[in-house]
Amino acid sequence: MRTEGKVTTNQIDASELSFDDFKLIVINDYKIAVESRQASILGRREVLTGKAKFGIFGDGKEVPQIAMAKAFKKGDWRSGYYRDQTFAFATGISTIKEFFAQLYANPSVEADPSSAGRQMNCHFATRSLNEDGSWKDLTEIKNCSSDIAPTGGQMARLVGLAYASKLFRRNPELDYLKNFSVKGNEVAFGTIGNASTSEGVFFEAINAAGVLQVPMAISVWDDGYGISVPAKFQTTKEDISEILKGFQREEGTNGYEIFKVKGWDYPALCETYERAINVCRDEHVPVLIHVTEVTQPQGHSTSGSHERYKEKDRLAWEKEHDCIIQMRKWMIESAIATDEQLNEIESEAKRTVKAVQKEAWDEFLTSIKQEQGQVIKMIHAFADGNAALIKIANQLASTPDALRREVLSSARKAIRLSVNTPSADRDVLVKWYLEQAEINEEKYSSKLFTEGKESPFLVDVVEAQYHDDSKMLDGRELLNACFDANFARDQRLVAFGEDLGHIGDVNQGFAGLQAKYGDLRITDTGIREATIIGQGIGLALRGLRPIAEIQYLDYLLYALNILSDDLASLSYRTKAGQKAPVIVRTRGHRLEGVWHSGSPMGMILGSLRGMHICVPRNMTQAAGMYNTLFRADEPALVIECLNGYRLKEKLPDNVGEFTVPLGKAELIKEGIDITVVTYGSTLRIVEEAAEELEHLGISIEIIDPQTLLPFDTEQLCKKSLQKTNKLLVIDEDVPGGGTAFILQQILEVQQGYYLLDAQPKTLTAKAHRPPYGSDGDYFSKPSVDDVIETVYAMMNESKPNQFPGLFK
Ligand SMILES: Cc1ncc(C[n+]2csc(CCOP(=O)(O)OP(=O)(O)O)c2C)c(N)n1
Ligand SMILES: [Mg+2]
Repeated sequence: MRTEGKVTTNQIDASELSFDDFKLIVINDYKIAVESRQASILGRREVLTGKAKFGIFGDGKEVPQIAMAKAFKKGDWRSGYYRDQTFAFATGISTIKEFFAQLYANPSVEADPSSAGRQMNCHFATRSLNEDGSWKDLTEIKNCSSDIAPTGGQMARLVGLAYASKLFRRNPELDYLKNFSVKGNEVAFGTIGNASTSEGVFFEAINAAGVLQVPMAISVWDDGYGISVPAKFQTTKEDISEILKGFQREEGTNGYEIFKVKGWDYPALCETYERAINVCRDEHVPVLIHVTEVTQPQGHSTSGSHERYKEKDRLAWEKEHDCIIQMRKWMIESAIATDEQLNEIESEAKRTVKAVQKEAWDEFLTSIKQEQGQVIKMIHAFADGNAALIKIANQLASTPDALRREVLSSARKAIRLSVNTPSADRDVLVKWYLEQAEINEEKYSSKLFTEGKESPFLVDVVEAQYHDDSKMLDGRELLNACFDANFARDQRLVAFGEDLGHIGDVNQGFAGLQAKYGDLRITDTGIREATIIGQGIGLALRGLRPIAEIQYLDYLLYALNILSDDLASLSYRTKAGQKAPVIVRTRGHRLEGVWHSGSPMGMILGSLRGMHICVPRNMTQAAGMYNTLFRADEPALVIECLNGYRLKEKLPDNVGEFTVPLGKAELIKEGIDITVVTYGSTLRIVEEAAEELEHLGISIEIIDPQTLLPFDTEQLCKKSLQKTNKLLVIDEDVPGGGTAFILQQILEVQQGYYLLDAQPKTLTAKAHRPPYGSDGDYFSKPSVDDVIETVYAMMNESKPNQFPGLFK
């Protein structure tokens, strides 16, 4: 009996096939479809009987997905959503056993290669990376970028996956990247539900791909609903391909080829996908395949039943138009198979899937059962008649199919209850628990970053070098020289964003570089922040090195969902199976007014764990950080100081090579009275304040953490507090934003709390956004006056005689 292994679909090439061969292919497809349906049925049952938490399945989409799988070749990419299990099985991207392992949340990469139990079921991903973080040969893999649950979120990255093919095809300098592309022939397949086409990012992506003319093939599975909400509330004219008709390519225009096909019509689906993907692959024209009349036999998910909101007529229609029923009918009518043959395939599918499911469940439980047995034994060993302890052990023993949390929780409770009766046997449990804590940290919390051999922490530290008459130039020119050197060094680097290409960005960091490196490498984009980031993610997933520019930090919000849901979580949610080393470049902090002076660091720190957050105080430090990041393979956000481009800085001789390591704080000025921690644009203000403070007899020590994630890994702040015993943290975020994070790092992580002899303070911007004009800035962001007075007030508090109150 087969318990594992893959049954994948085959292409139908009518010109070469005999009818018998054709029959075999169709029968095999039918088998894939019914096995997948059985997986859905059994999967739902597993949730409803409590063995899994939640289930969402691809029933009703089997036949169209087999047709899509036929057109999908090695090297191609998918960016889709949770309905695509049949596609995953039919391509070999996943197996039914892996599907069940993920449903049970088996935390092993071997059992669930998509996510190591970290994602809900039907969130697929192939493993692009070896253990050491290096790339596999992606041209030999049917690639699946890691699914995310936020509907529509897959669209942004889809643009980038398709755009990579364009770069590989058009830029001969990339020919050496043999493991990533064969002349840009790869198609990026997207899938989305009909209702999710209501999302803004869907329309943004559709337009972007139309402009870019990239091989993107987007399938819409249209079942007429988004959970309970029918099409009339979702889509104008209730028909997505109808309203997208304006995107249809015409003689002499760019645009799309749009196809519409019924989701239960196997021959029409196979023919449509073949035609659509040929155009897409050969001509690099985006295609939309609107798959209509799709059903959802088990309803949306395990969270409810669709009988609640679907009319009787609709339910009856869905029964009849179930794609498997229709395919079956067509096969019998076309003499491809008999009723008996199909009955046999169906019975066999039930047996096979059941066996595979059981195997996945047993494997999931094996290691837990072992831990369960150990804990019971260890507790009994020191229970010594203690009723409470014996109860814990017995309860655990009588829990069939205990989860790991029940095992661990019992161990921890037993340790707590026995704290006053130490014994060697108790020590055994304590030791076991501490070891398990580490093992479970690896299982459930590891790989927020890839941490491979190209980690930024392994990049050589190279000091900036200067000579006697090193040139002083504008900060923007220094950055420009850094980008120039790196673009000459690494053909994989590309940069794109609004106004970045022709004019070289709004502050001239890329001035002249498009002329030098061509518009495939330095490129203007539309105003579309979410898909600028998605473009970066897709390129980076395919081995390129994108610099995705967001024009101002204030507009990062338009891309925050993609950054947070997709980019920042990628390594974690695949347990380092995929990486996307996107460098997001932006500029922020103070300039002018409500929309051009943002410094929402708390928002960034709260939403972008999984990215490095760099806050250089000037363009030299920014260049050093870029030099590190370009040589590493983890994603980062670099926030340049908006008001720093025209300040003069000394040009390092090795502007394209010197590196600023991440997490390395810098002592900017020594002092003895108060430690002031600040970064970015406020640093210059604090330096200015320090001079006047010296005249007032106060000596501050200034520390620039340089990166907020990671934060001061060598604990310079703590060392400074050992001397000053006083702490002031200054930034331009709202009160309790970035400064609260910094306090947590210094007081809690670095244990700076023990070194303080006065209340730690923060000085921030006001809670509102700054009003326009210099006065607006002065009254809402920390000024030199504010810094001096805040520092002075701290001194007044500790030494009132020496520093009498300024205002009373
Ligand atoms: C951004 C976002 N909003 C809401 C949800 C909750 N949600 C999950 S699935 C779904 C309906 C999606 O319908 P559709 O796109 O038609 O796909 P279908 O499930 O019908 O295949 C909703 C609202 C979500 N996951 N993400
Ligand atoms: Mg739907």
